[in-house]
Amino acid sequence: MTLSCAEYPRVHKLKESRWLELSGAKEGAGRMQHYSGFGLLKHSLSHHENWQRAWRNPTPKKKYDVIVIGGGGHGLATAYYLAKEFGVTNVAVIEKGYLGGGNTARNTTIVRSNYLWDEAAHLYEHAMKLWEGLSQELNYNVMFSQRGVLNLGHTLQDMRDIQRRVNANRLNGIDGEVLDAKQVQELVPHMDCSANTRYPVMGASWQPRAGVARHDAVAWGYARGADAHGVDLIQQTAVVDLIIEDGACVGVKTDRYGEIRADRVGAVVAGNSSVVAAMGGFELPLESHPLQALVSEPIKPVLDTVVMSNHVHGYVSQSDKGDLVIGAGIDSYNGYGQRGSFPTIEHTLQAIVELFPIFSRVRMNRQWGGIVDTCPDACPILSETPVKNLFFNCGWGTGGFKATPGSGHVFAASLAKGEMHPLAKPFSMFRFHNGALVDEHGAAGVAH
Ligand code: FAD
Ligand code: PYC
Repeated sequence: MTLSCAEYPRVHKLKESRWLELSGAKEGAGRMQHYSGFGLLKHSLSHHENWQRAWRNPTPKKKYDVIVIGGGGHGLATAYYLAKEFGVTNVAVIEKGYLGGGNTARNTTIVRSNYLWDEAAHLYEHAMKLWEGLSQELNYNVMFSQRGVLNLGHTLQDMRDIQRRVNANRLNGIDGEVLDAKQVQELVPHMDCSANTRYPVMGASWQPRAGVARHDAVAWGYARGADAHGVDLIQQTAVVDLIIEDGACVGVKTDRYGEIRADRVGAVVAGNSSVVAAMGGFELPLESHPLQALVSEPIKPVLDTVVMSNHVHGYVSQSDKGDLVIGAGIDSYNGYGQRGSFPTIEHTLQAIVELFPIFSRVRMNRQWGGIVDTCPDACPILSETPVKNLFFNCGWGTGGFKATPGSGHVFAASLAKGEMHPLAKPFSMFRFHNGALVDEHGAAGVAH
């Protein structure tokens, strides 16, 4: 975002037309100001008062080529690539809250591509390659930091699974190594890798190209890029129904602007996918669960990689601000409350303190929850649906942040063509009828 908190209330009072004048953008076709060190210096001379607004706030048209429901990272990336790569610029993203306010801004930002099966590995690696050039592509610093991810093994069976997955990764051209306990200890000196713990660390898988990125910057970068290519970003507007005529989706009904028509509609609504599917008259094999995370007070740099353990059930990294970013598995009940329960958080912190006794006196600052859309095989749904011209991108569960650029790219290609992209085809919703599941429970970052 280009405005500081102090500036916002004052500048916000400007009329939309004045915003457009200041930004040089035209209604319906945004022009993007290039961000650079020189620009920062130049704007400091005018007290940072003349930054272009990052995106417009348009009134929707009556009809679009494509409507994307959901302004999270995946929906915004879809809109960006539709306009930028596939030339479909008459696009609206309809978001019931604010952009990126769903799971995108609630996740713990771990990015990796070390999935077991070819279908998933190819999809996540496609995303990883896009991550590697994303800040440059968007002219927006998404703070992608390839600091590596460790998945710990605590039993012989864990280590066999790790070996198998790393072998599969390498056969797919994805970086990965199997480390023993001594190598893990060298990488993470503050972790207790001794034999004295309840579940001693026996080793780990290590993906050096994996890491973290700044989640809200990803949403904002895609939003700004999409807007610059003419996409209308419609916030504070919920889709309350789908318009279906002769078995085809021809638009959406919204709570704020009534009917908005479109040739194709893509639903990218994560934990609300079952609700939107019900508007189309079909069911998805999804469960919506709370998934919690928490951050500590900022501390001095102490951890420069990401440590995950499915066995003791916790994961931790340290943000660039210094906070410890911590999470674990889903809360086991279904629900739409973005909170979660205390026993899950308590269990998570037990695991973290067991791995890192040094953190036992660090105070926790904030805790929150998101609603994750989990699929029976721990893989996403990228799919046509029983309703013509209605497509779904969902089911990313606990692990979709890492896929954001790849998911957006292949979903955009699918919406542009009206046919699923080859990387998306294995993730059709109809796999739950024909049994061609892609079981990635072993590679899911957190258990569900
Ligand atoms: P969202 O960001 O949730 O966007 C969906 C949007 O749709 C929302 O903004 C919502 O308001 C909107 N919407 C819903 N219904 C409607 C409607 N009817 N009309 C209009 N708009 C609607 N993944 C990783 O890869 N690594 C991690 O480390 C990681 N950690 C996580 C930690 C937590 C605590 C949580 C909750 C998730 C985590 N994830 C992680 C998962 C990841 O956050 C999600 O898979 C990903 O962000 C999904 O992105 P999205 O754009 O599909 O969904
Ligand atoms: O999928 O890597 C992952 C993940 C980490 C934390 C939550 N999900």
